[in-house]
Amino acid sequence: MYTQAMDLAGAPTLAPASTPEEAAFNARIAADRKVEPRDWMPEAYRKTLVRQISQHAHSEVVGMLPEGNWITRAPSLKRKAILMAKVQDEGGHGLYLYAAAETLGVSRDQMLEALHAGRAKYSSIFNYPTLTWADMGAIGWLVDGAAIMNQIPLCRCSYGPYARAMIRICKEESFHQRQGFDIMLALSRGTTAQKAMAQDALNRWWWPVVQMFGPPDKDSVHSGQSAAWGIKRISNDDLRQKFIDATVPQAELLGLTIPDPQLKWNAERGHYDIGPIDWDEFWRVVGGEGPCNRERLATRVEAHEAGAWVREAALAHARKQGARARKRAA
Ligand code: FAQ
Repeated sequence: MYTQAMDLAGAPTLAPASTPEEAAFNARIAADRKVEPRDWMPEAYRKTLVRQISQHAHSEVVGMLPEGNWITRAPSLKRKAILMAKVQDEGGHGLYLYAAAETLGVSRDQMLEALHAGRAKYSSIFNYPTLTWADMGAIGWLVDGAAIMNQIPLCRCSYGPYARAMIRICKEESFHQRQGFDIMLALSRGTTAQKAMAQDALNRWWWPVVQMFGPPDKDSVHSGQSAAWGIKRISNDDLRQKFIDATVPQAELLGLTIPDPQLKWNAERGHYDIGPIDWDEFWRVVGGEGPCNRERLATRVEAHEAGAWVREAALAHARKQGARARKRAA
């Protein structure tokens, strides 16, 4: 369901080149060949990728926090082991993505400094609280479901290191989505109280997840240029629609109700119609005024500071190994 046709119909074309390097770059994009770190690229292309990849990496590492809170409270050993593995995967995704961004000439320290100073963005979705165990199900089912929908097309992004990182990430996200659905299935087939807990989680997560795909196309400042560069293959609104169309039957299978009285199949369009999205809320959360923005950033900064000794020890170990290797080679 997440591997649908991946190209954006009628993607905008690039402006004519003014130098031979730019002409070679444009030809590479037109031929759908990957751009690699040592290839010439326009400065704006590099900046756009640094912005998007670093925001994506920050989303993964901040995204570890709402679930990390539940590792000690998972209802069984099996669920605890699965949740720990999932949160570790997210840390790994952050690492692949920071490494991909570093190939564009920005250091991980610079990216983290921007995050910790509140200058860099991360996904709006991680500024909502996780109140019950059912939220672990809703995050896996819906947040990872939305993440895969958005990320499958990025496996074909024009920048090689980002595209390759996304292939592995999508495989892992697919496991994350299934484990979330499995939690929701167990709860919705459980006691009346468990089913109510699953419904409550769906009620709270649905609209923030729908917003996760970004502003409507008409307000998406970066989409046109990113599509022309082969970074974005499907628009924010089209991905949102694909996610909704795929998720409604899953909610039906769970016996849960999507909290949108205007949700209705439109036979003419071949898609579900939905009620209005609260874009004011989205921009408030993106602007730092969501329910947990301050708490998430403070926890992230604290974790970074508390982990300083690990980074120092790893560097000291690498220096020692390097010295030994040089001595052996001498
Ligand atoms: N939250 O012009 P556009 C995950 C900003 S990973 C915050 O449409 P663009 C895994 C946008 O940055 C989730 N800000 O921008 C996981 C821009 O601001 P800027 C993250 C948002 O880049 C699961 C402005 O609005 N995924 O969940 C958001 O063309 C479970 C205008 O927007 C990615 O990052 C938002 N939701 O399209 C982990 C995927 N949406 O930068 C743990 C890669 C938009 O000018 C647990 N990124 N903005 O200051 C993308 O595909 C794109 O960057 C979009 C936005 C689609 C997010």
